[in-house]
Amino acid sequence: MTTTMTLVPACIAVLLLSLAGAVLAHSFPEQEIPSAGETLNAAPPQVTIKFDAPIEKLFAKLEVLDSSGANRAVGQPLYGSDGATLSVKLAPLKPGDYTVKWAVVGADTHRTQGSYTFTVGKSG
Ligand SMILES: [Cu+2]
Repeated sequence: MTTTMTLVPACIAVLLLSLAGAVLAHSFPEQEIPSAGETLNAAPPQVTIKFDAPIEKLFAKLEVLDSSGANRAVGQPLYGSDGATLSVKLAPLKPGDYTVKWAVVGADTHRTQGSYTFTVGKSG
């Protein structure tokens, strides 16, 4: 479910050079709710991203921008108890296209970021 994401894997070389391996996985989205590219009939109350590796409980950014660029997220991102999930509540969304922009620091201290879109409104 990462079709429209843009990713910045700045630490690939570091990963390849390391022999430690086990704890070096940096964090990319494993699941997004709503999904990337999804069209919803009703406005979602929040956006949630589950990452494939733990994230630090600092420095995370999660914005949901409407077509005018206004951030419709309410308050700061919330960290899930599993250590790998980030969510944010949303103001009521009107029909239209929305861009989710995220940035996190993984447990390996590497920063990853990306964006994807979803749509509120009737499909077709
Ligand atoms: Cu990394």
